Amino acid sequence: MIIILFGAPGVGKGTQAAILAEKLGVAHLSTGDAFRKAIKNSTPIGLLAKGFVDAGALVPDDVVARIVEETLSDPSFSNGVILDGFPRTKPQAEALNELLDAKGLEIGKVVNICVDHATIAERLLLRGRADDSREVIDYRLNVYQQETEPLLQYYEDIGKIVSVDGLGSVEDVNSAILAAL
Ligand code: B4P
Repeated sequence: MIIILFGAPGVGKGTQAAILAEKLGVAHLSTGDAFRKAIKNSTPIGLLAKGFVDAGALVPDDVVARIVEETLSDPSFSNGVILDGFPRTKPQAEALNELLDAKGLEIGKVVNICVDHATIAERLLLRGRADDSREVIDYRLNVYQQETEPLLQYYEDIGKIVSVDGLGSVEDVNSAILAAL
């Protein structure tokens, strides 16, 4: 089972992915968490990614593909995976297709979590992570609109999108996602 959680920064992908992975008994891959861990441990990928993550820019596609490929080849991912924050660009979507084709797997659904940008900004300012300043949030939302949102049409065209309202309690959003799946 391959499920992609899709949406702007701060819609709750990470929050929902953790709950879904536990409920469905599958692994959870957050590219954002993977980069934060690599940065904390000063690995070569972390050193490469740091400037991008701090600025709210996308990490280059080839670096993202490396971390995803490495992670997905771990046996703990053989039951299925919730992809959280990946893919975020067309080349990343293509890299994922190649990776899944090679393993004889296919995407189940792409869950598009919808939250208005004013609410997103409120949530992220409250979260207060290093990349959650007002300026960086605005930049990340802009990058999402330019680079990531166009993927919605791509997944819509191949019949993979289900859209869910991301407002409401964490439990309500989770129930809505499970119902949509
Ligand atoms: P991510 O780690 O993916 O972070 P995010 O998009 O900001 O957050 P998410 O949507 O997961 O929201 P969350 O559940 O935390 O990306 C960080 C950076 O990593 C990117 O800017 C980029 O630099 C890099 N990166 C990652 N993936 C990449 C890729 N594929 N390609 C290139 N670069 C990549 O929720 C946010 C807040 O809202 C939390 O405080 C949460 O508690 C709260 N919340 C959640 N649900 C709520 C609800 N229902 N009601 C109220 N609050 C809620």
